Amino acid sequence: MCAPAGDERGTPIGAAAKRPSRRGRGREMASVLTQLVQELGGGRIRVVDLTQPLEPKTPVIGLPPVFAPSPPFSIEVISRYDERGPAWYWNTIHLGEHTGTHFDAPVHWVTGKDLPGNACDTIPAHHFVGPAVVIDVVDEVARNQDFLLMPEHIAAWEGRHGRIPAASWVLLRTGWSRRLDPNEFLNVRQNGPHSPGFHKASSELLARERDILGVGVETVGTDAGQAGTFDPPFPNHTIMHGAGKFGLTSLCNLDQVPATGAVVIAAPLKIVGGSGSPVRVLALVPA
Ligand code: 23J
Ligand code: MN
Repeated sequence: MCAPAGDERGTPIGAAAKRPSRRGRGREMASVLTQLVQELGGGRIRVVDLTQPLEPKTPVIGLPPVFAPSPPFSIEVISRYDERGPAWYWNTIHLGEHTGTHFDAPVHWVTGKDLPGNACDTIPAHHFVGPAVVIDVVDEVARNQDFLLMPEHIAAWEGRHGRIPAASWVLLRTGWSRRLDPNEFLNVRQNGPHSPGFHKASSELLARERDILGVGVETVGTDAGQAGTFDPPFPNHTIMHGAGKFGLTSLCNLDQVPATGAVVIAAPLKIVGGSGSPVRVLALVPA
């Protein structure tokens, strides 16, 4: 049932001025992977889990009631070493694609609906492993729940850490994952939800000028809580997905990921035509 993986090749990194022979290149790759395993085994590279637990109380985005809602996560036992299955335990789960820590594919938004390779099953697999940068705005968000990342914040970050590399995840560290109570996490008031996000000028800069892989956030969605009132509505979804970029939401443990130098692994389920998927997000970081 598995389609051939012939077109799922790795991304070439850097300009190979003097390409080693095929055999030499193979040996080089093997040594890098052997070294990776050694560094992991020796505890010099750590695996940080950026994923929130998935359970019935996992917060799900609320939209205005004129729009169809996404259901909460539910789970039902099929059997548990009982008369329904004496030696085995398993469950049935029911959930929206965009529940808990999840991946947004370009086809999620109308702006990305006709792009090639835009769905969970057609995105080339090499996009599921990539470098990450972390932009820390915890202090700004502590002062303003509706904080929006502006191009000048990106410029300040690049002044300290260097230019954001193409094909990298940009993870926005807001501290929002410390809000363990679902009501505090969604933070809905009379005029709608309040949570931080991106100004559209930043989404445009990151998607078009930096050509990133996508953005990852600690909040329930990659747009700010109030973004339904913005012009255009949900500008980060509109711009990122229109440019073929991805999203990751409800991340945690970004305090354990350095500003540069981490590698993120985030592979959505291969849902045919899927617009997104719950995902286990892992960061490889220097210990
Ligand atoms: C549908 C409509 C608006 C939004 C979203 C979904 C998400 O945040 C999502 O999970 O993609 S803002
Ligand atoms: Mn989503």
